[in-house]
Amino acid sequence: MSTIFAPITGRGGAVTVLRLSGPLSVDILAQLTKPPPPRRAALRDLVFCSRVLDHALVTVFPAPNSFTGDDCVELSLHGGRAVFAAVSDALVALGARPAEPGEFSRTAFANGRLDLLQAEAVADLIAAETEAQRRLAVEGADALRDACADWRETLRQIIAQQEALIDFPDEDLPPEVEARLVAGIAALHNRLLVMLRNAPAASRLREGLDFVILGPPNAGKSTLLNALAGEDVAIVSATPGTTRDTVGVRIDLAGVPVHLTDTAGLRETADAVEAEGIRRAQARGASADLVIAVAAAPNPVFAATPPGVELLHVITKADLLETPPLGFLTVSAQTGTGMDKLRGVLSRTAARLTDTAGAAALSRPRQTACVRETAEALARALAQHEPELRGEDLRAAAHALGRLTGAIGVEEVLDAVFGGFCIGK
Ligand SMILES: Nc1nc2c(ncn2[C@@H]2O[C@H](COP(=O)(O)OP(=O)(O)OP(=O)(O)O)[C@@H](O)[C@H]2O)c(=O)[nH]1
Ligand SMILES: [Mg+2]
Repeated sequence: MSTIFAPITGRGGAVTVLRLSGPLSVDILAQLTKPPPPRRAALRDLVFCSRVLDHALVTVFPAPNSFTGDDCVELSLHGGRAVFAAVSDALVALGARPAEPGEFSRTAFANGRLDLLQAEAVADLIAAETEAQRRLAVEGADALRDACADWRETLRQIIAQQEALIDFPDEDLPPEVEARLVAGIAALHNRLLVMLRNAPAASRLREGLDFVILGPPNAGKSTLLNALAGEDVAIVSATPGTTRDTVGVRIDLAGVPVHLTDTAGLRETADAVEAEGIRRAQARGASADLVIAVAAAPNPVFAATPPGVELLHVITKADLLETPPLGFLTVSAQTGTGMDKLRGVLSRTAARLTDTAGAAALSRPRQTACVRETAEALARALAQHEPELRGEDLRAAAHALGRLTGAIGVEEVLDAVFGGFCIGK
C-alpha cells in the first residue's frame, strides 16, 4: 500500500494544509522532524538534507481514527508554491507519492470510513455555490442515506420471507403469506418510483438551471442580462445584431444556481457569422429549462421560440410605453421598473423546477441508475408467479440497491465516483 500526499486546502491562501496518508506517514514525518503525540498540533521545523523547509504546524492522526482510516499526518505549511514544492520533493524522496484525484476519499471508502453516498455528499458540499445546493448536499444526502438503509432492511425481510416460501411445501403455508409478500414488494416498488420522480429536480439543483434569453435584435436582451447579473457582462449598443456569440453568467435566484445566457437577436440574415450566432441561440434555447422570450416596447413582436420549452414572455423598454399592455410582464432594465417583479417570477420558477418536495433526493445519474435498476428488478419480481424465479429478481434488486452505497463494490462504479473528485479529496 502506498503512502500518498496532496494539499487539502485551496491555493493562494496564507496556509496550505498538506495531508500525508498511508503506512509510511509517521516514519516519513520522523525523518523531517520529531513527531508530536497523536492529535496534538505542534509547531516544528521541517528539516531535510540539513535544510529547513518550513516551520509548520504538524498533527498526527493514527489509524483508524483519521479521514482515510490509515495513518495520516497533516502539515500546515506557509502558503506559496516554493514551500509546497520543496516539501513535496522531500516527501517523494522519502517514499511517498502525490495522490490521485479523489484518492483520499477512495481510501476512506475502502477502509469503511465513508460510504459512496457520503463521499458524493462531501464532493457536492465542497462544490456548493448556493444555499439550496448546500442544503441538498447536507440534508438531502442524509435523508437519502436513511431512506436507503430503510429500503435495504425492507428488501432483506422480503427476501427472507421469499426464502421461507420456497423452503416450505405449499400445503404448510397459509395463502396470506404470499399475498403479504407481494404487497410488501409493491409498496417498496412504489417508494422507489416516488424517489425517481423527484430525481430530475434534485439533479437540476445540483447542476444549476439553464435560463436562456431569446428575442429579436435590439430587444434589450443584453441589457436585461446585465441588469439581472448586476454586472456589465454583455456588450450593449443601439446597433441591431450586436451580440453574436452566446454570453453566459451564473446568478443566484433565491438560493438556486442559474446559468443565464444572452443570445444573438433572432432574424433573417445573410451574414455567416451572425447566422451561426442565431443557430447557437436557437440550440441553447431548445435545451433550456426556461426561455425568457423578450420583445421591446412600444411595438413588441416576439420571435419564434423552440417548441416544447417552458416560456416566460417579457416586454422590455417599458419606459417607452404610456400604459403597459395587460397580461404581460413589462420591465425597463434602464429605469428598473418591473425588475423586482421579474426577479420574483424567475425565483419562483427556479424554486418550482428544483423542488424535491422536501424528500430525500437522488441528485446524480449514478444514484438514479441504481434506484431505477432496483425498481425494475422489483417490477419483474411482481410480475413473476414462480417463487424461485421471483427470488432471483429480488436478489438482483438487492444487488442494484447495494451499489447505491457501495456495499456491493464494483470497480467501474468506484472509478466513476472518485474519478470525478479533485486532488486532495
Ligand atoms: N429606453 C430603453 N432602452 C433600452 C432598454 N434596454 C435596452 N435599451 C437600449 O436598446 C438598445 C439595444 O439594447 P441591447 O441590450 O444591446 O439589445 P439586444 O437585444 O441585446 O440586441 P442584439 O444583441 O443586437 O440582439 C441599446 O441602445 C440599449 O441602450 C430599456 O429598458 N429602455
Ligand atoms: Mg445583445
